[in-house]
Amino acid sequence: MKIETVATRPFTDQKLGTSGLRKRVPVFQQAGYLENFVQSIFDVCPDLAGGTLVVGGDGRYYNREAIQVILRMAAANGVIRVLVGRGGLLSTPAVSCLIRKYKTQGGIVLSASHNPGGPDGDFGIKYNTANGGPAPEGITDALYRRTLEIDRYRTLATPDLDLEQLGPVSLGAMTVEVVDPVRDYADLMEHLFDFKAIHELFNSGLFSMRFDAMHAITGPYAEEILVRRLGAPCDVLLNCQPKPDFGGGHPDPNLVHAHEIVAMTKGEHPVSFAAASDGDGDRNMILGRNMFVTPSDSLAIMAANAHHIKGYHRGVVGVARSMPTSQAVDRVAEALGIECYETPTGWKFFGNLLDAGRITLCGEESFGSGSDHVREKDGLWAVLFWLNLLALKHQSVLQIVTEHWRRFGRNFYTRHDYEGVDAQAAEGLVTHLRGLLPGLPGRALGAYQVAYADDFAYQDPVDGSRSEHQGIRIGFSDGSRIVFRLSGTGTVGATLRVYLEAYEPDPARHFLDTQEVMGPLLTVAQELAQIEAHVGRAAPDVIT
Ligand code: VG1
Ligand code: CO
Repeated sequence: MKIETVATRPFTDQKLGTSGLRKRVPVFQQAGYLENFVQSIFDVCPDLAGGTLVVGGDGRYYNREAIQVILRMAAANGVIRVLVGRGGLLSTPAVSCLIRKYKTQGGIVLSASHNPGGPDGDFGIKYNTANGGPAPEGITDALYRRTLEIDRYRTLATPDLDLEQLGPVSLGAMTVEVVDPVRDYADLMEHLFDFKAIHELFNSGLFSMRFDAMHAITGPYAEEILVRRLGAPCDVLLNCQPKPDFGGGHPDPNLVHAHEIVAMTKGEHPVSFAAASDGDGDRNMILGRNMFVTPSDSLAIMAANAHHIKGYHRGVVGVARSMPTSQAVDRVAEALGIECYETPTGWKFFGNLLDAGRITLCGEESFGSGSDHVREKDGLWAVLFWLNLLALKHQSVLQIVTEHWRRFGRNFYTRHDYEGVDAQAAEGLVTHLRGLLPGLPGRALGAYQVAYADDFAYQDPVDGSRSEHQGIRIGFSDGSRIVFRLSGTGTVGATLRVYLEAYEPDPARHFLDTQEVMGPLLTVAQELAQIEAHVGRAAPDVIT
């Protein structure tokens, strides 16, 4: 089959954010836009020629078209074999699982994760390397540089492939293997968790659960794992049919966007346990009866209990959290006598620590947790971890969490997001804060004493690479913290994130309302950053 070389001109806006390249669908639909980016991947990663690639996406609008483009370009660029999920579907953690299991050279995930989809929604593309994880900054920087000079891409003139039938199909000299998107991932979960104990829990008559896939990718995964393998009743599953526009919703599992499932844990007949996942299946929200488990607490509780779980019975060698994530897990690490790493936001920074065997578990405040089983955060994995814990402990979510607080103290935590603000105004706010940093240590702000204040930088302990300007961090003498950061996943304007954390050792105060506890710290944050004066907003759009 004849390889076509098509002349193209660079687009200047293909810089990757926290997690891949995300743009509005019409941007991706411009002639050459997707092709330029994909060709840049092949140009920057020469080992893909002659190798195997995994490709799949979360099923959002433009997923099907994009996969066909990528398959043709892969064949034209000398890839020997591509594993693609049936219907072009694969969750982000399942891509990571396949890369590792079949030792492929890399993988491409089509998703804008928790961002809304549809013809006017967002689309995205991420590249993962041979370890199964998001490409590290060395590669994403090279990719961006390549997109600025690209002048041609390679493709084939072939009709679309049928991706609905399992099995191999030829595309030029390349083989496209259409695989079951769920099986290998479900097998890995069965290897890590005690499915027998969870099966018994579901059939005990004492336990009820709901899982909300938010019309995104985890629907088929939840059906296979929770219902078929674990014997849960079908009414466990909510919104489990993946839809190109996520049913018009925002596939972000938080208290605001997943309110439907939150309501099921309250009222007259609350379920015992509820959970939700995001667009591409790497996030999780954990809820118990009248109980929301913050992702930061969830990570700490997992770390403290991992040795009870089959796949982690040897214990945890170390943990890591992103910088804005609460320090709850630090306290567990200290008690266990293991290392706790603080990394910049984004899963790519955990890869080296996981590969080097320095950590077993890691997580982010943004509803992400995971372990060394893959190199991505993993939504259903976290749900199964909790189910396994509930099955073993015969306790409620509330009991597990409060017991944890009693032992380690509680890190009250909240994040306030100001979405879609003017990008220059947001930069102005950060510049203003940077200017204040040198004068802050030792100063009193409200009732708080500043212990340190910096613009967070990270030196990777494995490869020595340095990442600067990862967020403004202000720590107080009582362990409280305020963090300011601009989002790197949005597609319109800027999103300012303000993260607040306060430590409370006294169990008598563990049931206070989070927003009330945070009141004084929030005032300090607002006054220091002059939020309203800079971005013109008196209140945030989303509070979690
Ligand atoms: C957000 C989160 C970050 C997460 C990233 C990707 O990034 O804060 O913790 O890793 O999304 O998650 P930002 O730059 O917008 O704050 V996902 O599930 O959207 O791939
Ligand atoms: Co995601």
